[in-house]
Parts: sequence; structure tokens; C-alpha cells
Amino acid sequence: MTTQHTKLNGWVREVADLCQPDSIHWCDGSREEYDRLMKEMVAGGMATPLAKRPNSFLFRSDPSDVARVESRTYISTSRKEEAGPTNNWIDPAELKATLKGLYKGCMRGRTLFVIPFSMGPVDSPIAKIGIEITDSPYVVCNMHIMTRVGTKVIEKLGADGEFIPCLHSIGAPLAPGQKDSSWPCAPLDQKYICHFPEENLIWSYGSGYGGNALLGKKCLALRIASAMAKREGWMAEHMLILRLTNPEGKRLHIAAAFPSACGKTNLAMLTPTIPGWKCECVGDDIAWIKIGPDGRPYAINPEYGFFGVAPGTSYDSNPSAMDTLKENIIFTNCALTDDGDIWWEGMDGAPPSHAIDWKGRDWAPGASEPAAHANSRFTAPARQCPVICPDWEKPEGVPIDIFIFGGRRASVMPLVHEAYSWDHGVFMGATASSETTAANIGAVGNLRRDPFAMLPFCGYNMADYFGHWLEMGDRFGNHAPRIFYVNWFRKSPEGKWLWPGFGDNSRVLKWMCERVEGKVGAVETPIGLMPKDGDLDLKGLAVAPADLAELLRLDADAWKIEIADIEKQFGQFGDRLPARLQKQLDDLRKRLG
Ligand code: O2Y
Ligand code: MN
Repeated sequence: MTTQHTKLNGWVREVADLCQPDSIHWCDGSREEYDRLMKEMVAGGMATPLAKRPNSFLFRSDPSDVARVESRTYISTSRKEEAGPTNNWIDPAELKATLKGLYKGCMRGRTLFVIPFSMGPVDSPIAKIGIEITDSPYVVCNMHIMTRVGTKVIEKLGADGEFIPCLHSIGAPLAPGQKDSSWPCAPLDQKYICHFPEENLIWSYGSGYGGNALLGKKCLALRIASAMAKREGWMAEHMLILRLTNPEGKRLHIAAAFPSACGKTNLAMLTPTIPGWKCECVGDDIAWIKIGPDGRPYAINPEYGFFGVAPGTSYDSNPSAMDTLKENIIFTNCALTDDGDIWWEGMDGAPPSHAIDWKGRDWAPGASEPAAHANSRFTAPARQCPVICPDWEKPEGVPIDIFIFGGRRASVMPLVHEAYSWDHGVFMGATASSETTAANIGAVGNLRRDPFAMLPFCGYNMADYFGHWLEMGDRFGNHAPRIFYVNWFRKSPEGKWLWPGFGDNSRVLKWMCERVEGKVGAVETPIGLMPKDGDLDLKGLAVAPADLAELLRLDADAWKIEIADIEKQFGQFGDRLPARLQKQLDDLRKRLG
């Protein structure tokens, strides 16, 4: 493949001079390209073909390279204050000098792949083009699934189109004759995931895993895009997008932000348990939202696939995901069964009597460690999802009626409450919190404030991001979506889940839709609007009245502790915190008395 794009050709030449690969391959995004690379990786012992799933492969990562590394992720702006107190920061000149030292000769013995990709349908006015340079064929194959790759993108770019350069190396050059490992990568203290939002630039070094290496996803579509969106007047959000259709055929579109490991993919593919309601998935992780010609917010899913957490995914929890996974899938760090299938904890049925675990060791039920890593993943084409929305690739996106924020809280947060106003909803998003799990960062069970589920993904000062949300609300005016906060994870004092979750979450979404349509009222409480008795559709659901009361109970004492924690959170932003959010906190304190 050739391009007349002088800047692109110049950048590829410059990177090749620095990284010194043995060869250069421009990716065309074809099936042949994917098949050839997979065949080579199988021959090299990096991938295992799965007898039970056509065109599907299992990869095992190095045990040191199993997740995004927040401690090694940087927002590098000329002034530290622009990155803000929630991001790691190193001065751009210093960071670039360090990285150039690491990149020097880092692709020796390897191929440099140039991946032209589009985030969003190539013909969408909301889409952006990225070019990832990588020395990992695993990354190329994942990018084929997660983004739109190839010739069409190069054509759209023309001779001088705008692109976001994304440089990636696993950081493991090969000496002549050296045998490659099955997952080459650099040690943790040499991993760097760097963002230069002032020049729309991404440099990643040392990791081959997920968000560290598939640079279209968290790096481009959230960190760099959030900074672009602020400058350009749109929104790049860590949100699933779904369409809900009621029995009368009325469609509403919901965008929902939850921290990692709170079941976003499950909600995005929800099977409603209430008769006559239909849910369709537009996206499971990221939403790019622009104001349309009619003044309403329109959202696209910039991705082309799902990079979902495997453990816990089952026909019980997410039948649509399970049906998506029948063929053409890349599995990473799952267990391998003796009949050539994958397995993970929480899958339907009995565990296999024997398997090979994610570290390649024999495994049997009762073993001291799980067979699949807690952050094991599937990479799956979105088009294979049986409930993918027919309009998921509409260039102009879908109009958003409702925003939801949420998190995993065993107490304090009720099942659902609605914001009194846009500013109150922004306050809810800004103060969202979640208890950490094994699949995400930090010790299990820690409470972490994760504003808008963007803590690891905001590419600039979080206080300015809050300000951007407030400004977008002003621009939406009476087209502003209504804002709700949910908590599917509340527990009884004895530690029992109070809400069944999964398909029954449709009952809560139904209440939201009926609020938007003016069909139901609400009870005013100090923290927001809550369902009136009888307005939550609980037909056919065996939730005891006492459990329902607990799910919706407002614990004023616990909220006072919450307020103290929010004051501490807001305190880190100093004068940069928008006054409108401080006012929301003061109003909440007054309402709580
Ligand atoms: O560990 C990783 O690299 C994956 S993180 C991830 C993957 C897909 C969707 N969301 C997330 C996340 O952490 O929010
Ligand atoms: Mn995510």
C-alpha cells in the first residue's frame, strides 16, 4: 500500500530510523493479512487455535503484563496544572528524551507494522483517523477487530488529512538468531503509556496488553479525544450506548458511564425481563457525542469490537455476549480445555475436570489459583452481537435521551435516583465512586472516587473537564438528556445482594424512560428524585418488600460521611473547581440538614 501523504510517510520513515525494524508492513485490513499473521503467531508458539471455535485463538500474556498500568500512564502537557491532580505528569521534553532512548533500536529483529485506523464509521462526521505503528502482530490482529483498519482509511486521509500518530513498541528487540518468547514485553519500570494532548500524540512502550497497546481505545478514543473534545466543543466519554424500545415502539437512547468492572458490557447487551421491551447495543465502552443540527446530542460508538472481561460472562449473565463469541475471536489469558475450547470462572455449567491455566500449567477444580486471569479478555467483532442495534454504524449517531452514572457500592447509594437539574447531574457524575474488584486497579474493596468513570482516562485537568460538562449542558439547553445515578450492587447488612441485576436492570431503565416521557412522578429526597411506591415495575420479581425498602433507603448519617469525602475530593482541585459544583455540594449539605 502506498500513500501520497507526505507527513505520514515522513513520520513512518522517522520512526523506522529510530526503532530500526528489520522490515516495514503497511496494513491493508484484509482477511488475508489477519490470517497470515495469525498463522505466523501459531507457528511461533504465541497463539493456540481453538478446535471448538472457528477462526478463534488463545493467547497467554507474560504474567507481568496483564492489565492497563495506571501508575505508568502519563498526561504530558507543558504545564503540570493542565494535566491536573488526578493524572501522572512528566514534562514533555524529559518524557520524550526518556522514550527516545528506549525506542532506539527497539524493533530490531521485528517487523514495523503501520496500521491506518478509523475510530467511528469511516464516513462519519464524528470519526477520527489514527495511525498506529507497532511491532506486535497480536496488536495488529486485535486492531483489525477493535477498529476499522486499512485501505479505506488511507483513501479518506488523502494527501494531507489529519491523523493522530500512535507509536507503540513492546520493547523487546531480538538479537540475530535469538528465539522470541511467546509474549515479549519490557519490565514494569520500563513501561510507559504517554499522551501529549497538546500535539495529539501517543507514545506507548513496553506492554503488549489491552489498553496499553491497542492505542485506538483508551489512549486515543478517551485520553486524547477528551482533550480534543474540550477544545472543539464535543464529548468523548467512557460510556456504553444502548437503545431501549418500549412496547408501543417508542425508542429512547441511553449513554451510561460506569467504572471498569461494573458490568458495562452486560448492561449494553441487556436482555429485558419485562415483557414487550427490547434493548439493542450501540456500544459497550466509549461514546463520542456531538450536538446535531437539531440541537440534540448525538452519539457514535467509535469502536468496531468489544474487548470484554471474560470471567463471569455466561449464558446467565450475558447470553448475547456468549453468542457473540462463537467464532472469529481472540481470547487472552483464558484457560484452555482438553477438547480445544476456552474456559473461565463463572462460565455456565460445571468446570472442566482438567484444563491448562492462563500461565500454561495443568489446572483442576480445587486448585489454589483461578484457571483464567481475573482480567482475561475476549476481543470480538461488534457485528457478531445478536442484539447489535441496526443503527450502530449510522454516521450521524443516535440521539441521547438519558445519561446514567453509577458504580459498585455495597451501601449508601440507592438503587436509583434522578438529578434535579443538569448541574446536579454533573455533580453526581463528578462524585461517582466505586469499590474496586480483582479485575481493576488497586486493592480489592477500596472505595475510589471515579468521576464520570473517567479517572484513568481524562486527558486534561479533571476540574476543567467538570467545567466542560457544565458548558455542554448550557449548549444542550432544553435538549439536555436527563441524568440518573444507579447502584446495582447494594448489599444487606448481612452481605447479601439486594437487587438481582442483569436483565432485571431493565425495570430501572423503564422507570427512567417513563420519567422522561412524563408518565410517572417521583419522590423528592435530599439526594435526588426517587421512584414513588409502585412506580418501579416489579411484576414477576421476588424482591422482598424489606429488601426494596433497603435498596431505596436514604441513610442520612452515611451521606454526611459521604459529603466529607466529597469535600476532600473537591479540595484537590483548589480554585479550578467550578463554582457551580461547589454550589451543588453546599445545596446537598443543606438538604441533608
Ligand atoms: O486491562 C486492560 O487493558 C483492559 S481495560 C478495559 C478494556 C475494555 C473496556 N474497558 C476497560 C476499562 O478499564 O475500562
Ligand atoms: Mn472501559
